[in-house]
Amino acid sequence: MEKLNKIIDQFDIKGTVSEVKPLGNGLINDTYVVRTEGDTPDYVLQRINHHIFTDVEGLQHNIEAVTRHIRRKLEAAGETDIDRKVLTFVPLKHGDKTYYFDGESYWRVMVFIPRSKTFEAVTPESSRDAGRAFGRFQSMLVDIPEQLVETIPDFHNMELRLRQLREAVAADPVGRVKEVQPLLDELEKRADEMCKAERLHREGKLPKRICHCDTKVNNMMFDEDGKTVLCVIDLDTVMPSFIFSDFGDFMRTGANTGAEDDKNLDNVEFNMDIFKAFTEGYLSTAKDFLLPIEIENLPYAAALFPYMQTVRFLADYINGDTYYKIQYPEHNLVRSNAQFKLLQSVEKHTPEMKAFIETLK
Ligand code: GN1
Ligand code: MG
Repeated sequence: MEKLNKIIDQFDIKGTVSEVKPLGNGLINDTYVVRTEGDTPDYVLQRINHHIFTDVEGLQHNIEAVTRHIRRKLEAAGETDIDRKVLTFVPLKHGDKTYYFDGESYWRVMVFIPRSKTFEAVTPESSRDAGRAFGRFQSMLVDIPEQLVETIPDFHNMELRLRQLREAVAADPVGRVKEVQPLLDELEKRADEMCKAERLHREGKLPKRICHCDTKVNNMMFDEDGKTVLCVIDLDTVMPSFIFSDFGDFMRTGANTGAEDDKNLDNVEFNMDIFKAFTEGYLSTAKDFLLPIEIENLPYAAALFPYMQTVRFLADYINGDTYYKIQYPEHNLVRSNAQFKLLQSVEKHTPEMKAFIETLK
């Protein structure tokens, strides 16, 4: 606590800190809420995982550019309550940087959005609004003037993720390959089809756009009513990608009737009501800039992300759990199986998804 207080003290915050405690369920960074006395704002303190985000300066450059651009767009649109609709990063007391290096770790502070909450699950109603929010997020960023860096190069490149899995299998550093061979075979069967986006991009048919790239349900702040999305958070991975990233990762988390790491695979199914509501919301704000090939491939995106996440969790399991935070030794295997079950359910629903998208065109 002493240490955290010293770090917070580097930032130009208002008020007197009364409490600091852990916040949220992120798998990468460490997050704390910082409460202050009286009516000064509360804050969020985060330790940036710089083993994963190695270019912290580039990362904060992206985030500052994105939040500045969105703020201007909201102002131009005559919106009110803008401080609850876009994140505000707090500069250091000395200098104008928005991050602090304590000799070991990188830290940043943002204003806690008052009267807001996050959820681990959505309803059809709230996912319609989430769809609108992510469509709008992408559409506001189509004309961002700054060049954004890829904070994790090739983050959602399926070909690279498969290569990493195959390298893990070849090395088999902790002897886990044998037990997961059946799942590996299932993944290999689908490998070609799942790399379709990379091929379309090489053929010049599919563009990259600025995307959020981590549209998990819990990366959105909802208003107190639990229905309206105020603000999209966790901007570390905002970078050029296929729009499939944002559509697909929301589906992966929002339309899963179970948990990402459900041990009971019977809980895990793809929820078509959430799919329909989110897709309607998303297309209502994104249709104007999307190409037909992007819209047509939304069902592919819904499959791609549980597939990619199975590949990533399984690679981490095989590598001996070096990337994702785990709570117990087989956690990454449990996650892999749950994501694969979700993929199978998505596959069953693909014709229905395609038919639904036709009705929205
Ligand atoms: C990570 O940081 P968090 O928990 O929101 C990961 C995502 C994965 C997700 C799986 C930088 O997101 O890509 O989809 O876990 N972020 C990074 O839950 O790897
Ligand atoms: Mg998060």
